[in-house]
Amino acid sequence: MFCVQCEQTISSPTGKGCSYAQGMCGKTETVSDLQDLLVYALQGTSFYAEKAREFGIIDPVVDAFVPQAFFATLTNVNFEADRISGYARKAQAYRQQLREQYEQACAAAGRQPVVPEGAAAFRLAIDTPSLRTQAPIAAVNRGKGKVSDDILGLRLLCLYGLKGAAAYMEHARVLGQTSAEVAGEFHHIMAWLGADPDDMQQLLGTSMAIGKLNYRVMEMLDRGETEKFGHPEPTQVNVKPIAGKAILVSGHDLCDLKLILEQTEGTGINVYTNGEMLPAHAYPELKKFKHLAGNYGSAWQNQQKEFAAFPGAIVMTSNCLIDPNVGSYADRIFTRSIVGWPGVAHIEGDDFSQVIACAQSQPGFQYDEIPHKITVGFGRNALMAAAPAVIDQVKKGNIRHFFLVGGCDGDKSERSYYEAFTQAAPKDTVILTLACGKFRFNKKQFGDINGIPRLLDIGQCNDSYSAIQLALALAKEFDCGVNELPLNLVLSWFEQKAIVVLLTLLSLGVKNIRVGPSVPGFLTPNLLAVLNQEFGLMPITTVENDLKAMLNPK
Ligand code: SF4
Ligand code: SF3
Repeated sequence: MFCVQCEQTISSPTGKGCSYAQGMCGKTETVSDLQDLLVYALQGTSFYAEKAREFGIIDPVVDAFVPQAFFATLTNVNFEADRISGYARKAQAYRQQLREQYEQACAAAGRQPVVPEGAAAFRLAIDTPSLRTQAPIAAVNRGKGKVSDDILGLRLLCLYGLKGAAAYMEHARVLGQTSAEVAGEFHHIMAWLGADPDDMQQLLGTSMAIGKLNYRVMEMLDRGETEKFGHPEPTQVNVKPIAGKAILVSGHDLCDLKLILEQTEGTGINVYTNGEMLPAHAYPELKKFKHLAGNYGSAWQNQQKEFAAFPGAIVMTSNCLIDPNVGSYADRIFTRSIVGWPGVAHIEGDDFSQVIACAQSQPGFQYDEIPHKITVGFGRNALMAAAPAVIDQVKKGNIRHFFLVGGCDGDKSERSYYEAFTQAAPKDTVILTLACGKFRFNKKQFGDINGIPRLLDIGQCNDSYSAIQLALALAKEFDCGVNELPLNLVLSWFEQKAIVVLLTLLSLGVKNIRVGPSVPGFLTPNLLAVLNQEFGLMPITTVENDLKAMLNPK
């Protein structure tokens, strides 16, 4: 196995990356190898999806399947060998189907079809042991020693970035937003990466193309969420439990939360959000449910303690899932969609009665805890509505600077930087936040600046589009570029969604972004130097140094 896609990757004697029997996330060697084969198989499917497009043959089922199955290989999503190999076989079947359609169209047009190579010609072995022997062909670091580490690093930047975009495509699809054009561009890049490109400039260019593609996907995602559930509005959320039976919903999928709310109405069960589901409380079509009782727990790395103490049923709608056997709640956690853990019940379809029965069988919370409320819901519309007042305060000199402190959370102690940063930020500064990294500080008191809250929670990582829109609106108002605004981005990364959001920001020309708690393991010192030179991208240092540099730019 070799995997280096997330921030908690292990350093090994063979280089940075998880390469022993099990990854730091709990992914076994078998699952990791099968995931590589799945990605390779998907690259073959994309090859023929692109070829078929030359004849106007577009299969929406394949366009949906490829990003969805790619999402299954994202960190903390699917740990089930059988499901991963099942996706790979399906990918191969779709590839064959598209190949036949393409070759028939070629014959009809009197054209010679291409002779497939590499991923497009690869055939999966019959059983898991034989599949494991094929893994080196599909390994994400294939070519090590033959091409430079810089090229390998750029291939991984593109592959992992595209994986993040695939995850957002799947989130958008679930909300009813698809685009044949976006899917076409996705297949093109996916197939191109399957052919092991080795031109540095082309790879750098493609990483920017992935960022731009993802910007369109984030726009679709924003449209899907707001058309389905309304625009988020600033809303107070209780982060303490109340007495009664309970279901906890985690991950990013708001549609699943809606189904659960509908099916639990009138049952007496209270529904709580966890992790990236917190922003759900701000959507009109979700907050109208009285039994959407509050938010419980914090970010994913605390699951084994927090889920173990939750006296009800738990549903994981997307990432991040970690080993539920450690906290002994494997019998009352359920997975959805592409998520999976061996032995954990998986809900297909829209019927959550199993989850409801499980919640009824659990004790529930015995008493109401003293409420503690936090405010969420500063999505695109709410931010735009607040913009005139914010601009006024900037012009009056009451707001000196903005910080976007957002991104993923994780286990490393170095992540205490983000909490310390928000605490040290001067009182005349405003902090925008999004994604699960905010749980390090979102229950603290930040106060306000003449009525404008100093902490504005934009939402999930899926809502990065709102943050970009605010920056663009401020730049327009102040008649300057985004990089001239009194705004700095201090990001925390963990998985591949964060990689693609970073690529999107870079592709939009946003400069001087700070990233932590460490830099991605697949980026070589040379690549880091290039990214620093071209975009001013830099690692976080100390809170004191970084704040000083941001507030007193040269
Ligand atoms: Fe290691 Fe992260 Fe890959 Fe898991 S996802 S195997 S922790 S690099
Ligand atoms: Fe968190 Fe997994 Fe990335 Fe959506 S839930 S931000 S880490």
